[in-house]
Amino acid sequence: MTSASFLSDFHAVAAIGATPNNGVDRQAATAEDALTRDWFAVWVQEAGWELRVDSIGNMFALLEWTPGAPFVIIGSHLDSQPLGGRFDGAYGVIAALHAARRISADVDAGGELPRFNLAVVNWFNEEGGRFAPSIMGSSVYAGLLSRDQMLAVTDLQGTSVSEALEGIGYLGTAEAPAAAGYAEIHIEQGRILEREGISIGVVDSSWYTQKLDIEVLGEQSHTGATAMADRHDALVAASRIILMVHDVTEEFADEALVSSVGQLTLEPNSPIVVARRVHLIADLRSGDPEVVKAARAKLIGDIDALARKYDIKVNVKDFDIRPIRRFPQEGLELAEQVAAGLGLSSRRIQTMAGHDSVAMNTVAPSVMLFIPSVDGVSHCEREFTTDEDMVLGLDMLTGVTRELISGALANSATGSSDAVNSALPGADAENAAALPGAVRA
Ligand code: HGY
Ligand code: MN
Ligand code: MN
Repeated sequence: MTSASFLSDFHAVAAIGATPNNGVDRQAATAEDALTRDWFAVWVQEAGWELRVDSIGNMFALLEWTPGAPFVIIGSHLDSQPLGGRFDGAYGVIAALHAARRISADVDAGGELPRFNLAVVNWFNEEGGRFAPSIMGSSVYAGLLSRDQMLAVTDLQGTSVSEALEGIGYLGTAEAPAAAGYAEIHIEQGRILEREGISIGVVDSSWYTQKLDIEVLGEQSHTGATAMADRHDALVAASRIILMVHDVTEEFADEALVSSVGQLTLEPNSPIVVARRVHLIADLRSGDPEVVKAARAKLIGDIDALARKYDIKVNVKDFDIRPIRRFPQEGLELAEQVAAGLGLSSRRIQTMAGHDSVAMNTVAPSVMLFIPSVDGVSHCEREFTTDEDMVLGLDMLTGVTRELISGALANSATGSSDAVNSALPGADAENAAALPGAVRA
C-alpha cells in the first residue's frame, strides 16, 4: 500500500470542514463531523470491512480473521476544535486505516494469521469543544464515564449529545469490539521532537489535569443609570478571575503549571446592561499533581477574597480530574524496537494534552506515539506536520500494530494510574467548593 494513497486520503479529509486559513472546523456531531464520518464509512465499506457504530457514536471498522478473538484497536478522532488544526486526531484515524489495509493485504497474501483481530476506530468527541468533557467516546468505552450521562450533556445552545448524534445519523446500537490492546499515533502538539530532530515520540505518561467550572453571579443593572457603588458586575469579577488563573502559574517553576480559561459565557451580554452572570471553564495541568492542587487551593482562596470584596457569589466546581497515567513499560520497549527496526529516531515523552489512549490505557495495554509538530502549535489553523513525518509515522504505527495483533502485549498489564486524591481540600468532583463567599451549586 503506497504512502501516496495515504497522503491523498489525508489531504482529502483536510478539505472537509476546511477553514480559510488551512484549518478545519468539525466539532463533534456537527454537519462537518458527519461528512468525515461518511467519508470513513465509505472507505471502510470499499475496503470490505464490517462497520459498527456504538451507542455513543464511536465508529469501528472490523477486520475479523479469527471469529471470537478480541481486537487490537487502533485509531484516534476525526472531530476538531473550533477553527482547529487539520492534523489533530484526523492523522491518527487515517494512518490507522492505511496501517490496517497494509496488514490486511499481507494476511490476504498468505501471511501469518494474527492472534488477535484488528479494529480501526474514530472516537466520538475527543476534543470536548462543543460537549464537555473531552475524550468522551473513548472514556465511555473504557467505563470511565457513564454513557447515559454523556448522552444527556448539552452544548451552549441546549442540544444534547444524543439529539446531535441522532441528528447526523450516528447514534448507533452496535456493540463495540472487545480490546486486547490499543495503539494511537498523533501529532505531538509541542516542540520537543522538532527541537531535537527526532521522528517518533514514545509516550510514557500523561500529565495530571483538571478543569474548574466557575460561575460568577453579580446583579444585572443599567450601565448608564446605576451608580458605580451600587454595581455588582459579574464581568469585572470574572475578568479578575481569568487573570488569576493565568497569573497563578508564576507561583511555580517555569512551565511547571499550565493554565488558561478557554471558554466564557456572559449573561445577558447587552452593551447597556451590567452583567449578571459569567460562566468560565479553567484548565489546569502539570506533570506534578501537587502543583495543580496547590494552584487550585490558591485560586479558591483568592476567589473567595474577591467574592467578599465585591459582594458577589461564586460557584467553583472541580471536574474532569485526570490522574497521571503511565503507559505499560513493555509497550514502550516494543515501540522503541519497532522504531529502531525502521531506522527511526525515537525518545520517550510525556503528553500534556489528553488523548483517547489515556482512557484506553485503563482497559487495554496501550501504545501512544507522536510525530513532530512544526512550531509545536495545535488547536489552531496554523497546526502543521510534514507529509514526510506523517508517512514515517504510518510506517511506525503499522509496525507496532503488527506486533500487537501477534500478541506482543498479550501478557502486559494495562496502564497504571497515580491515585487521584479526590479529597481535594474544600471541594470534591461533584460539589461546589465550600467558598465562604460562594453559594453551593
Ligand atoms: O483534552 C485534551 O487535552 C484534548 O486536546 N482534547
Ligand atoms: Mn487529539
Ligand atoms: Mn485536540
